[in-house]
Amino acid sequence: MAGNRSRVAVLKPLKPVVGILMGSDSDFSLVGKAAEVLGEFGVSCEVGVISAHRTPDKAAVYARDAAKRGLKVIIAAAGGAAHLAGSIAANTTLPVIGIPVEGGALHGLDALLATVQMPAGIPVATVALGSAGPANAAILAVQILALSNSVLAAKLKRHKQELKRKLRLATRACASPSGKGQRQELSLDSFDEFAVPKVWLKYWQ
Ligand code: AIR
Repeated sequence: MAGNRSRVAVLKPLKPVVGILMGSDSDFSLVGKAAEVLGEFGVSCEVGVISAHRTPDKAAVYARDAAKRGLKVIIAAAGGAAHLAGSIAANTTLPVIGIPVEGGALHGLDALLATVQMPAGIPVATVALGSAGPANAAILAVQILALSNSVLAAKLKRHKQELKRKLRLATRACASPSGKGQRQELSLDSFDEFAVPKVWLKYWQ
């Protein structure tokens, strides 16, 4: 009995290393993807709603305490007059990634400019509008963490290989049975796998 007990692993909840904030719960349908992607890399995160305008004090306290609580990267998403990422960055030395949320009268252009146009000295790494934004915010966070984590670095390598593999499959699907030339043109990335046309040989050698 005692022997068995000594082999039982104690599962502690993982401490979050990435904080994902959004200006409103209405942002969640878009921004939730960031948590999903972090999960795929096995990175623990916490998710919360904090508004730079509606709960400014909470934003400041969160940013000031973040490093002490063990967070390494903060992702902040907002739409419209999107000042959340900037206000968080103003109160922490942790890297802050901003997600502009599309929507509203200006379709997200306002959020993009408000997030990206930070004054010198207080950077916010701003990702794209649309569904690429949350996914890229998560991957960028993993890339930052991977600088001191070889397991994550290896996962990122595999992620890139997977992107290549998917492109190769898509390229093959695009090629018509008789259209060898067409397949080669579409597949710059996989030139090592197909017969390389002469014009490319000149270019690559
Ligand atoms: N927002 C909330 N506080 C400050 C800002 N910029 C943003 C939210 C959301 C948009 O305003 O991030 O994208 C609309 O929020 P709501 O709550 O009215 O749906």
